Order: sequence, then C-alpha cells, then structure tokens
Amino acid sequence: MMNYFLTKLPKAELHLHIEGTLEPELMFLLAQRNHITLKYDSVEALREAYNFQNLQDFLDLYYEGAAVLIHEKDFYDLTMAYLKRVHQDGTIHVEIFFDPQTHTHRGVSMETIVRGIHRALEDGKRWLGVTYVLIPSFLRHLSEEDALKTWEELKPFLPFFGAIGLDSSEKGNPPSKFKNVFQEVRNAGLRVVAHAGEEGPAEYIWDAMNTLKIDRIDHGNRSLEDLELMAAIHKADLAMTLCPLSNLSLKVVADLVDHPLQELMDRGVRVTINSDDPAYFGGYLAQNYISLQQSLQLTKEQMIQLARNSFDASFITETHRIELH
Ligand code: ES4
Ligand code: ZN
Repeated sequence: MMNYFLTKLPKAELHLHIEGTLEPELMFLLAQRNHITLKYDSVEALREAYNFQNLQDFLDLYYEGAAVLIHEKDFYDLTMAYLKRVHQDGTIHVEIFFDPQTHTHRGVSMETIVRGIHRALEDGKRWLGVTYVLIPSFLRHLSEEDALKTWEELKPFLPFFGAIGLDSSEKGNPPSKFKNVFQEVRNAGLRVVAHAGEEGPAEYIWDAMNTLKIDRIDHGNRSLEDLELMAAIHKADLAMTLCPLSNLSLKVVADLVDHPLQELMDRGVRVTINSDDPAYFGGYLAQNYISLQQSLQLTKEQMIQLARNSFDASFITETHRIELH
C-alpha cells in the first residue's frame, strides 16, 4: 500500500546527474552505434563492477561510461530514456545536472551536448508533462581556470540554464577553489548550488555558503557534525538535496537505518529525497522514497512533507508553477 502510494505521489527530483542515468543496456547500444569498444564484454559484467567502496570508485566508472556519448542524438536518447522512466512513477518535475567538461575534454562540442539534452527536455515537457531545470556543473577535481574556460563556452546557452553546480571528487577540492568563477556566475544572475558535505567535511558546507553563496546544498549529510552550521543553515533557510541510495552505494552511510535525513528533518532542515545517479545506485526517485521510508519507518505524513519540500525547494519559476496547477 505504502509503496504504491509513494510511487503515485507527485514528486520533484532536484539532484540528478543525467550521465548517471546511463543504463548498461543503453551504454552498450551507444558503444555499438558509435564504434566504441567497452572494457566489459556484457551488460552483466558491467553491472558486476557496480560495487563501490567510495565516491572515487564510482566516479572512475561513471566518467568511463560517459565516453559513449558522442552525437547530439546520444544526449537526446539518454535524456529521453530517463524522462520516460521517471514519468511512470510520479516524477513530474526534474532538475538535471550535466558535466560539460566530461564531454568537451573528449572533443564533443558544448552545442552538441546542450542541444541534445535540451531538445529531449522540451519534448518531455510537451509529450509527458514533465517540467525541468537544467544545471551545468563544474568538475571540482579540475582547475578553476578550466571552469572559467567552460563558463565562457556555456555563455551562448545561458537562457537554457536555471543554475550552475559543482560536483565530482570532494575531498581536497573545497568550494573556495572556485570562488572567482562562481562570482561571475552570480553576476550573470544565475543561481548556484554545490555538492558539499557528502564525503568532505562540514567545513566545506560553510565554504559553499560563505564563499560561493549557494542557493541550495547538494547532499549536506555531514552538517550534523557542526551545530553552529546547523543553525546557520536554518537561518539562511537553505534546502538540502539528500540522496539515500547513493549514500548507501558509496558507503557514505553503512546502512539506510543510519541515514541522517530523519535527524535533519527533526531539526527543521528543508530536506528532500533524490536519486543522484540512479543507473549506478540501484533505484530511481520512487525507489529512494520507498527504501528510506522502510528503513526509517517514516509516516505517510512525513513522506508527503518530503514530496512537498521537493516542490518548495525547486527552482521552478512562476510560469512552471502555473503549468503544474
Ligand atoms: C556524483 Cl554522487 C556524486 N558526487 C559528486 N559528484 C558526482 N557526479 C556524479 N555523481
Ligand atoms: Zn550528485
């Protein structure tokens, strides 16, 4: 009963890397179509490699997999497959990250990437009624100089974007490394989000708030380690995009029973449930709701509140809101 309810419950996805929705079957199909040889000789062998000890283990595989995306149609097919999939289980609004540098560094043009993803999002809105916000993210393991160059390449497409993000290997790459580029992003009137406190320390959440002036925290699990930070998050009324099955898969939590969502919610933080990289972490948005509800024994009212939070914390514009009502 509860699972059926959570599947049908209208939800917004606020933390989703489109490259992380590349299912092994589509990876093999695109590899074949683009004459690329994969390291694995079957879908099963690839799936068996999805056994991560930490964030970096996953990222290595994730960047490798993304190499099958070459043409505009590949980005279109990836995005459309994701929209069709989540449309079936109550996801009616999506905020999607993509990593431009993962592709431009392989010689794929920004135009190919953006047009492919954007065209699928527009078709998805028209055909499936799923609204969207698109969010390019800088890779934090690369230099700020590289992010600045990427920012220049993004500029012709700014009307397509609702925010700019920061992701990839967190440890050793604090938000302040990207102070200047995010200052430019803010000057251009775009919102800012950053992954912080997933594997990295609570200090990086302070840094993302104070230096980058983020509008929302991606992950934020480790904020509980610092009560002053908790108070500051509360005061700034910042929402958090938590990703339960991602945290389990990357061993950020040992068990979903230990997931910090409940405590954060009890402390009044505007928390949301999200799927991060569902093709790699074993569940799309509805499954994240279901698994967490079961592990934490959350009530139906709490689950409704979490779904409501997802719309309240979204970057949906007034025009979107009117379309939703
Ligand atoms: C990511 Cl789980 C996670 N963390 C940081 N960066 C990412 N990029 C894609 N998934
Ligand atoms: Zn993420």
